[in-house]
Formats: sequence, structure tokens, C-alpha cells
Amino acid sequence: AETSIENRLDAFRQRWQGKVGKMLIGGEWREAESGETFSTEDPSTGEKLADVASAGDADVDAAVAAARKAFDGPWRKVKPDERAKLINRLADLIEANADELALTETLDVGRPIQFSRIADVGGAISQLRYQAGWATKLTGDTTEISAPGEWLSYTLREPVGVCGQIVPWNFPLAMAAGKIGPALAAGCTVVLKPAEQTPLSTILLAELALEAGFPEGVINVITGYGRTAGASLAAHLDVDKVAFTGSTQTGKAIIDASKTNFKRVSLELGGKSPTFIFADADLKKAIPAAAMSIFFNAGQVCAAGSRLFVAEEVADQVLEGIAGMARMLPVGRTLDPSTVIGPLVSELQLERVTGYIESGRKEGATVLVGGGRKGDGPGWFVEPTVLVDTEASMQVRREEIFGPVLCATRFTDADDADRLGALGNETQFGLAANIWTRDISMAHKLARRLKAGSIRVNGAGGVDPALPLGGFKASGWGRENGRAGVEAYTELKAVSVALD
Ligand code: TXE
Repeated sequence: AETSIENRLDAFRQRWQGKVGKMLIGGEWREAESGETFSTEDPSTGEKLADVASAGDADVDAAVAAARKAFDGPWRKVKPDERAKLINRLADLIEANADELALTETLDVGRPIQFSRIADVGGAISQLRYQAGWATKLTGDTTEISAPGEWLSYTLREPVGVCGQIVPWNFPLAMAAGKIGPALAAGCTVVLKPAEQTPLSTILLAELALEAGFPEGVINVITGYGRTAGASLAAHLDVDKVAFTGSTQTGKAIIDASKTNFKRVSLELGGKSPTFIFADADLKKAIPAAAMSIFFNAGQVCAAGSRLFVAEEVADQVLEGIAGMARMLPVGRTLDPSTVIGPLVSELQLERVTGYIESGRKEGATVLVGGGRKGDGPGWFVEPTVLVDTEASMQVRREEIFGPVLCATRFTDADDADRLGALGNETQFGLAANIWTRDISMAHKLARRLKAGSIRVNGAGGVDPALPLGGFKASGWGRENGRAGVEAYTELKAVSVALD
């Protein structure tokens, strides 16, 4: 049975108030060597939730050294089935602590309480259970080679080593699980850094990892700012791989920093994903899905459907339908169980998003619904917004807004798959796309033409750990999840033995 919200809030306050959230380094809980801290707030109210340690170079060094020691020592000897058991045990502990984790995510991220249990806690559990399975299933190949004589040639898949993992603030717990899961399954050790806006659930995750029985140093958590702790981790000479999810701009900084030692880099960056609704689509499904694709989590989703291309014949009906949802969806504080749309994560994000809406107005877009901040605080709420008459050249059509702002455009019958594909591909991004049509050939033709890592046809949904996730172009490097995701935590080695 779920404990009441009041009891859970009391427990939360007791857990965090007047204390400094510590970092897990080499199995020990530590404050920053400098003694510096920073605070995190509830985006619904602007109130401070907790202070946590602010890592500097010395702390990053210590965490990397601990991860190295574990990688070279005890973790090496842990067999695949034992790694799987540990990862599954962590998933079980997350399940057992679902109430606390869900409330923490609601308060720290600004996730409406009705979603945090399924999206955050459920997402983390499914990630870990899926990834645990890979620990016992990674294999190399044997191959005949063409050199003279008789040979035995085979490939070894080895863990890449010490991994720095940098996570953003929109889905901290689920993304942290999605990062550590494949790394641990492959036999790597990790130094994980949550975003400075949302460190709390990752600290809880570290506690549960200790309880699950991971050897010390296998999972290290450092909290801190991107420009200090994040940059230091990305540049560290003893980190073998950095896995990053966040903005395209910071992705570039990660690439630069990785040059110190040619560490492996995987990047899951921004998006500007299109939704196509054709005249023959099942509009009863397409309209709410298109609306939730951009309004869910107040648009703070990398794969959000932020550009809508709708067939002229049904455009009025679709736009009115989406606008109706924008007016009707309850926007409000995250602890209210009826809230569907919560706040943006910070005042800075509020300024960014309202700034984009203004720029759209200035460049000639029309606001069909919404159009600005909701209320005047406290809390960083933005009205679900639809901009129509948008042009490809507009900033709102080209850049990731990361707020509940949809840019809509009509297309006509004359637009064939080539032309629509080009429309979909008009931005620097290529993360995801949604297609709504009953014309199966058109759906498959368009899916081929779109430069996007994930495509959904006639259905909506979030991340599934079995499916590769990642982007074309400026949306990133590599794929997370699926086989490709776990293999990205391995090095491939070819061994040839002359048998003659
Ligand atoms: O992201 P950053 P921000 C996009 C979205 C949003 C914009 C800005 O468009 O409006 O980014 O958000 C760490 N070296 N996305 O500024 O900076 C930082 O501490 C190493 C899309 O919050 O990318 C945090 O842990 N690390 C995205 C993480 O990077 C650095 C989700 C993300 O922060 C660093 C989030 C540095 N130099 C934002 N600078 C998605 N793909 O879902 C920062 N960090």
C-alpha cells in the first residue's frame, strides 16, 4: 500500500533538511574536498529542497581513482551471472523504495505526482532489468581469415573501462539507470554525475547500489555543476569513455574535452522532432498523441514532437483539437494529483522558453493558444502553446525550445514522400519522428527518408530499453539501449592464432 503524501513529505524533509547530500566515492559518503555545496529547489514553488556537495577536480580525481581501482581489482573477478544478479537486486530495491523515489523526483524535477512512479521509477526498473540480461549474453565471434595457413581467429568483447556518465535534469533517475545498467552489465565501473538541478534521486540510487552489494568503487556518484565537475570528468585522463545526455552545445564541449586521451564518446543530444498527420489518419488517436508528444513533461523531453506537419484537408480540425487539449490540460503544482502539466525545471528554462515564444511572435508566427508564462510565480509554469503560420527560417522552427511549444505547418496533397522527408529533415537535429496515416506505403516511404533515430507510426510512447535510442546529425553520436547500447560499453579485440 502507498503511504500518504503527508507522511512521505515528512520523511522527505527529515531526510534532507539541514543536512548536506553527500557523494558516494569508493564506497564512502563524502562532502566535497573544498566543502562547497549548492542547493536544489522545487520548481513548483521555487523553495529550496536541500543542499548537496559541489564536486571539484579533487573529488572527480578521487571518484575516478576509486572506479579505476575497482575495475582493475574486484570487479574484474565478478562473473557475468553475478553482475546480472547485482543489477537485478538494485532494480528490486528501487521497486521497494518506489514511494520515496517517486516523491523525490516529483519535488526535485517538477514531475506531476501521477507520472513519477511510472515514468521515473518504472522507467529505471525496466532499464535495469533489461540491461541485467545482457551481462550473460555478450559474445564475440569466430571468423575464418584469408591469410595462408590454418588459423583460429576470434573476437573478444571486453569492458571499455572507467566510464564518466553525465545525465540531464528531465528524467534523472530513469536516465541514470539507463546509463549505469549497460555499463555494469558489460563489466565497466562508473562515475555518475546528475544535473545540478536534480541531484537527489541519484544520491538515493547510490544508497541503494551500496545496499544491493556492488563492490566499493564500482558505482561512484559525484554531484556538481557542469562547468566544474562535468568538465573535469569529461577531460579526465583516466576515464575511458564518457556517455552524455544533454544539450547539443554541451555535447560539443564534451567532444573537445574527450580529446585529452581519445576517450570513447556517446552523445544523446537535443531534438526538433516532427509529427506528420495525413488526411487519412485516425484523428481520434493522432490528435491527443500529437498534443501529449509536445505537452507531456511541459515539453522537456528530448524526443518531443515539437514540429507538426498536418495535411491541409484536416488542418483546422487537428489544430483546433490540439488547441482544445492545450486549454483543458490541468497545469499546476506537481503534488496536486490532477496535474498533468507541471512547471519547467528552473527560472532559467522559463526565461528561455518564453523568450522563444516572443521570438516566434516577432518573426511572424501566430499564437493559436497559450503564449506565455502561466501565473506570475512562484513556480516556473508555461502555458501549453501552439504557434501556427511558422516558416522553416524561424528560430522557433530550427532550435530546440524544450518547453510546451508546438510549431505547426500545413502541407498539401502535392507534397510527396520526398518533399515531406525534406521538411522533416530541415533542422540540424535528427532524433525522432511520428507518422500518422492509414497509407502503409506512405508511412514506410517517409520512415526511410527521415533522418531520425526513432520513428513511431500510428502510436505514441516513450523509451523502451530494447530499442536503440539516439540521433542522426546534431542529435548525437552512437545509440543507447538495445544490443548497440550495451556493445557501446565494450572494446572489440581480434585475436588470431596460427595453428600450423
Ligand atoms: O543542458 P546541459 P542545460 C537541452 C534543452 C535545454 C538546453 C539547456 O534544449 O533547454 O539543453 O539545458 C552537464 N562539461 N537539453 O543547460 O548544459 C550538466 O551539469 C560536462 C536537452 O541544463 O547540456 C548536466 O549534468 N558536463 C537534453 C548535463 O551536462 C557539462 C536534456 C546537461 O546539461 C558541461 C537537457 C560541461 N562543460 C537539456 N556543462 C536531452 N537531450 O534530453 C554542463 N554539463
